[in-house]
Amino acid sequence: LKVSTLNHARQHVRSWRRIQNSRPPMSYRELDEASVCEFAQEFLRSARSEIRAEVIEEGNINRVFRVHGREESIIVKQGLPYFRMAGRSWVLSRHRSRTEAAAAQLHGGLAPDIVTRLRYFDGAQSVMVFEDLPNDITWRRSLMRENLAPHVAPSIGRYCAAVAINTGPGLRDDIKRGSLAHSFPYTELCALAESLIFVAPYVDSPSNRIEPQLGDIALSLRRDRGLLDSMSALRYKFRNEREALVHGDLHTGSVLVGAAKTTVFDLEFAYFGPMALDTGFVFAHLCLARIAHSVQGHVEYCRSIDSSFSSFWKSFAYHVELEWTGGKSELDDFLARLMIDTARFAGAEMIRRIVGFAHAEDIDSLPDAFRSSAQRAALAVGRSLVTGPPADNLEGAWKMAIELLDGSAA
Ligand code: SR1
Ligand code: MG
Repeated sequence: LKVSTLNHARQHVRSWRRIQNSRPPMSYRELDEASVCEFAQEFLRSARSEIRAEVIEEGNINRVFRVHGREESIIVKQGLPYFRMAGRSWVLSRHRSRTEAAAAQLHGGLAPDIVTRLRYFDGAQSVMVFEDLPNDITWRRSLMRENLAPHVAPSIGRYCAAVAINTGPGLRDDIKRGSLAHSFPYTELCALAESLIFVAPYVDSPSNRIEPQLGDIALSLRRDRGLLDSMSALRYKFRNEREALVHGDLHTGSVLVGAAKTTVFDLEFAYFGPMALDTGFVFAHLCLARIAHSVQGHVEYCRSIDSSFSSFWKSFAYHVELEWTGGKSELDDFLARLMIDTARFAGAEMIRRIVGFAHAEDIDSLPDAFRSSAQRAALAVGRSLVTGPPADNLEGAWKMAIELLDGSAA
């Protein structure tokens, strides 16, 4: 493993140098549909007249284009210098593009078949060019459409294991750990996530988006002493635990699903943080998808999501064990701690996706008749994951969550 880790690191440095652009630095300008076509011309081997672009995501902090040439298309993602939610007045640095490009490169070396392929990065313009997978849809969409895609969850388990082993506790060399921690510090985006996940939902924050029918329960979250204490312990871990180079935002919208392929993208929140953040987000978003189907009575599909969760976790544990270089008791300790924290981070993530700023489309898109019970169930499950007894078995924690959900839906 040490040899392969070293090779990955060397490969990473080599390809990183290749990808870093050699264009002269220009002052930053926001791309639009016209200028992105100019920019993309050299990647598309097409005449300017054959190139057209569309904005596929006008996000809060990025603008993402699909640019079509004569034969192929590419994705161009540009970091914006502000947080759109607050107008242009909330200024953000554009360092996240550098973080995303470097993390995509590094994780791409660890799981080349899973992580999105970065073709080019321009630091001055905060622009990245990625491969396009025009026929793939996000895992969230796939779950919402009741697709069966059993290859996805085990691939995500393998991806998380590759991260844990190669950038986390499996990486024993202190110098490399130090350099990873230095290269992927706690960034401005981490601070934004910290406040959106662990703080805002528990105070009267203008960033919260709470539907009127949830007013009572939202207030009760703010008065639940046990929940608030656990949340501040989780916040502390999020900010201070230096364990692995995590994706940082591994929800089902950060994964693309193809016929036989799984692709992880959107690594701008990456930092050297707790491994359980990634596994917890996977737990949370599968559970939210499960809740959305459960309230609609889609019993069969709920079973399929249960299997997905189980195969995610089994694949993770299997690959970690396979590659682990330390002793058995260290492995057991790592997994035991990870399970406890995974369940807790999952609960925090579920709560904030109901009453915080960024919601989950699985739940928000439900018709009125189902939405309120799904939201309440998600809050109940989230609260119990955060404040319940430590999870000594993650599949058991999932089962408990599901029993609580099925009980509250009954
Ligand atoms: C851009 S800030 C809103 C949220 O979207 C991302 O997916 C992160 O989860 C963040 O909290
Ligand atoms: Mg994102």
